[in-house]
Amino acid sequence: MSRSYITTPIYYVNDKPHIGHAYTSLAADVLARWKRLEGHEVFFLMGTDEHGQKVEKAAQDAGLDPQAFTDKVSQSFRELATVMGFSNDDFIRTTEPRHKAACQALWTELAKRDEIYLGHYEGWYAVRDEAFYGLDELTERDGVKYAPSGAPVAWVKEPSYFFRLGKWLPELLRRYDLPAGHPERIDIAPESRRNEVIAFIKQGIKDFGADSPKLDLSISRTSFTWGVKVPGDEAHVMYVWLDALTNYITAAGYPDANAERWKFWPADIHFVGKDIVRFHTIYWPAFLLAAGIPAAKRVFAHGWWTNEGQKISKSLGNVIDPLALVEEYGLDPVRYFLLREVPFGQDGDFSRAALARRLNGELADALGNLANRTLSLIQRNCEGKLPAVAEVAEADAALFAGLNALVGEVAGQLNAQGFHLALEAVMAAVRDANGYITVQAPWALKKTDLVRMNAVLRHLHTAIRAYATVLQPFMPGTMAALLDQLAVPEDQRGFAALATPLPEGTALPPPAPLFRKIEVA
Ligand code: ME8
Repeated sequence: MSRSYITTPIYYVNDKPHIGHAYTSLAADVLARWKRLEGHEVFFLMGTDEHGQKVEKAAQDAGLDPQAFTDKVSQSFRELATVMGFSNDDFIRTTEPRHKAACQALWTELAKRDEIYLGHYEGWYAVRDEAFYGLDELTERDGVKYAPSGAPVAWVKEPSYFFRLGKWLPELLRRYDLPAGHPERIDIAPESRRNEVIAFIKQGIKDFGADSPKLDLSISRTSFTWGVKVPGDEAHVMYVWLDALTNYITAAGYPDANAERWKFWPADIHFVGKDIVRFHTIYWPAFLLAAGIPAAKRVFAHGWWTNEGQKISKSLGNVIDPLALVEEYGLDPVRYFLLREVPFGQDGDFSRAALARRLNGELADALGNLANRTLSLIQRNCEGKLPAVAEVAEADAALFAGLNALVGEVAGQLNAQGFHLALEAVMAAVRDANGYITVQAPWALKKTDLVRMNAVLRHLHTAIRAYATVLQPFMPGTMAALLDQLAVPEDQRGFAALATPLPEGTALPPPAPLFRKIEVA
């Protein structure tokens, strides 16, 4: 059986969940659900990143000890997962014993292989990013230096362990360039991000020479204690990104090669935001390769949302709360909008007008009405019983042309994380079906040609069943309701089942509206 291991970033528990958290996890959830419908054995992981100075500071500000603080905030991320309908198979917290054990085992392995050495670190550190920066990357305002991300930096000087990152960079470049499908290839998407990563590494090698200790990475800190202790030197805690990235193998059972879940490693895809690409495509595979562990196969970086044209920030007070959105518009419309509106991988704008346009135009008018008109006609004109499978006449050809290819087309798009294109493909089919129902006018056939009326309604039922089936990963609740209305049994909602028509005479329950329209201000 094919397997898929799909991950989201683990989220910092310094604050409550926002739209960015919901978005990355939603994309991962849709892919996980799709793969399950394809019959894959899926392991879908989410979790929280609970160590580091940033979280320690947030706990202090909240007047709580870090463990109590992380217990509380981590819970709000679990709630987000429930409210958003995420189908994750595990939820990892980096404060769990299994994770500390995995981090220490990875460290020990790296040390054993002479990939780590003790030195001294001096440099500019941004707590908000939990990252070091070079002086040439910084800007200065009012005597304060800032990282390119806008986070303030401070000079840090302390003893530190280093990871020999430099020596792995040429190997990473080689792997990014291997042909698609090569088992050692590290795939970075979209292409623009891949180019960025490659340029960044090449610049580093050009500036310092491959193998230079200047390219090595500081991976421990002594200035705070909220982290995983370095084995054998407890004055140090591990750099939070080494700790955090390791979650992906912890959950697969590392270091136990006999763990039931180890079969899932290497991960098929890490979903990340564009701001954390470097950590996932450079540091992470380098740590793994240095420890003799295969690297994840693919990293996909999505873009960032703005809110009504404005950058989202706490100081502007325009943070989008996903729970409030779901409360206001309902879960599935929000899930649909987030993946439909913006090409996955690009930045995009969240606006109420755009949301209303998509929901009213595509869900309520196009899909909702198509289903409602068809099912109401079957209810009224066919005594609520499914007409027999009918021959595909010339007039029906266009309806079926798109239909037969739909699953393959959506699968192709989703395998490339083209969520918006997948939805566009389904919506194009739905538009065709609306054209078909208008032209065939089955309501008028009742008086003129009952045989043809039955055929048209049966064809429409077949088409709507296919749309509902492929849309399940995007809108699980609403599509389950639609499949109920179509009388598709629960065990026949996978893609393979589309080949088996429902029997003639199947009783359909009375239809009910699936989507409600939103008032546009
Ligand atoms: O980075 N639009 O945690 P985090 C879209 N703990 N996505 C956004 C966004 C926006 N406006 N703002 C943030 C971390 N994000 C680390 C990850 S993984 C081993 C460790 C995304 O809580 C952002 O791109 O800061 C990132 O993927 C996530 O939300 C924020 O994660």
